Amino acid sequence: MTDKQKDNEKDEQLESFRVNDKGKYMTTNQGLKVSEDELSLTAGVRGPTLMEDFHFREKLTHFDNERIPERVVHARGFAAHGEFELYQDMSRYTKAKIFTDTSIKTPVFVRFSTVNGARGSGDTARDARGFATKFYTEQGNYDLVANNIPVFFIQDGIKFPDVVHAFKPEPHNDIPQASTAHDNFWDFVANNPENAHMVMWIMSDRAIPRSFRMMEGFGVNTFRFVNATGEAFFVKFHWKPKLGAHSLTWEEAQKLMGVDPDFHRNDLWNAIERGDYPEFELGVQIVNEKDEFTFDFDLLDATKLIPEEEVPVIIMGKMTLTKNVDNFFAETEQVAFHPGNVVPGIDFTNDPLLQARLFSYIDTQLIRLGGPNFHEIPINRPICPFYNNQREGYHRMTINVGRVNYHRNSLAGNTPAPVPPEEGGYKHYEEKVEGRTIRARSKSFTDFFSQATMFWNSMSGPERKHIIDAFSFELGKVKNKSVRQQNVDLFANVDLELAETIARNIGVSPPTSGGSTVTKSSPALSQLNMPMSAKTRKVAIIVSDGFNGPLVKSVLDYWKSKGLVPEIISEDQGKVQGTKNVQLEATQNVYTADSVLYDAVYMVRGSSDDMAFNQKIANFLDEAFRHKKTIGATGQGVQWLNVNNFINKPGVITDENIPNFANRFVEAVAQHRHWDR
Ligand code: HDE
Repeated sequence: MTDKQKDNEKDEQLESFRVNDKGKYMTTNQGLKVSEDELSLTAGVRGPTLMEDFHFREKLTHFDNERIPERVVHARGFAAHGEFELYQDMSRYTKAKIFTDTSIKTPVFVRFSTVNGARGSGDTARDARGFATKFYTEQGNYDLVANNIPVFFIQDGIKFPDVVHAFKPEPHNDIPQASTAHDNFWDFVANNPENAHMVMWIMSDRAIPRSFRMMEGFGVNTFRFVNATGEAFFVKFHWKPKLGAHSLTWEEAQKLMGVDPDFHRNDLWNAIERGDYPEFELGVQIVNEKDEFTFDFDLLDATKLIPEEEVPVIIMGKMTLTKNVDNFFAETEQVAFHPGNVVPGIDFTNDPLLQARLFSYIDTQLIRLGGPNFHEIPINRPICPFYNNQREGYHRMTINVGRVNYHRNSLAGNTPAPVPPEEGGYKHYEEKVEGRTIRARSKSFTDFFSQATMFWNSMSGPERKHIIDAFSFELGKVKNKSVRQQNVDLFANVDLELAETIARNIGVSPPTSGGSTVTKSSPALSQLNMPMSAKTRKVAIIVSDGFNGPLVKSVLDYWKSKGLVPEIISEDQGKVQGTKNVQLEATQNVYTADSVLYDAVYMVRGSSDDMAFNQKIANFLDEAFRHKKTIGATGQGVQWLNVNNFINKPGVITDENIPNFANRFVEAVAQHRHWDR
């Protein structure tokens, strides 16, 4: 463990709960030493098992009860520890200590997730991703429970069960798993037009990220900042990955579900183990209260975003993920997030989706974690002390001493005592509210299509093509022709050409009306406009015995110095011998390696005798080329590109000057993909 992790207060707290069984003797849960763990107690060697075998019963009973319900949404997740550091004092807008005191490093725990799939589903399904962060602040836990898409399907939380029922597997046959390509989902989409904007995002590359480390995060709902003088501001939260936001291709995502269903988990785990700590900057868009009604949408409507060109994102600080979990269940599975976990200086708005969330998260933890004491589970405990009169319930661990468990009291001097706001007690923002009791939606929520069109307008050529492909795949899987038609007619309101193309692809009639007059775009929404970097990109090095030792060594050394992550693939795993006594260690063979696992390929040398290997390499290169990845080759490797006619194509590097080759390759990898190929 590095010093950096040691001085993290949350880690110190967790340390007191960690147990390492290695090298220890075995006991029952009562501490009794066990003499035999493989044979149950029987009457005679072939006789019946005896009830009195308490060790057997304890072992089986515990095992039988190992599972807890998975999360109703976001069941599949992966988490890591880290810390947040503040760049600038934000006290102009908020009094939250984590956003005003630049000397504090706040421990964090982040869980990334898919939304739809079950716990055991694959990582690369087309889906929104959860991006939930627990800040262990000295004022209490603050949870920023975000997604990688800035808008949501619905405007009012009362519809949440409906949208979730619709996108989950169909109830009669539990098909399809972790996929929205089915009739129920698209029936919901067509009949609840408020989701048009979100569905555009779901059909876009954002729903198949390259890595958890390469996606943005958004608080979605509009929150409130409150400063020390009581002045309030509307606020939208943004996480910006230092590596930029990038995606897989749909074909890669599909193949990865078989080749490596844990692709995103492996990617995050390995990056942290290597010391390539993922970094995300936290930013806010701030809107003055007086400007609440200056937008052409309602700030309380979670199906809308504020274009960054209109309200720039102010970067407040940076989160770095530095440590993997010790135990998946204890930490990742038992962590309980709740958007209502706030600290003074952060408050809510009347966004009806947010208000529903404020109820739902605690409610779901009660069943998932088996009672009201889940805040005592180590991963959920605040690092500051907590005192109140709540008592008892399943699995209570705190031993509250003293007789008083009520407020107000005289026997304990009326303690624990509430804290006045000026001394740090949380006080809700005194918003003026008036209105009649009513079930109705504000008219300011009824423009469902303008921002969906803005999103479409903001996409580059390749991104648009991917959206069309995604619609054609998903709607093509819908069996009911009327549902397919209804969706084409719906998305005609976003863009006529988009709808017409989909209609052609899925065999329904082109829309008879629709079209949009919206010309606005927001360049910040295109991933092609995001930071580009070659750092941490995985490069497949295909090599056989007899390679040019000094050349390959110098190339690999240079790439490592630039942060690339080479992986050696050969006929067999183990040593590969080059000239001048250079040896490489192949950690992969062509059975374990697949082009979809890599960002780029360096073709050094095929095999002189293993034709099956050579055939696999040809497929490997062909696929990497099709997925627009950087391909480099030197020496004998160049012939392989000749065969497939790749030479001189964009992103194919065969420079004979070696420093040039190595450098041009890095620059090409940084471009992520070569769409102009
Ligand atoms: Fe959630 N959401 N959500 N959600 N959500 C849950 O809480 C809910 C919404 C998000 O890694 C559940 O502990 C309602 C938006 C994340 O543990 C549940 C509504 C956003 C996670 C729940 C929403 C999110 C959840 C299920 C609409 C993006 C995973 C398990 C009113 C800002 C957290 C759980 C983790 C989890 C309810 C909408 C993000 C059922 C009712 C919008 C990242 O309570």
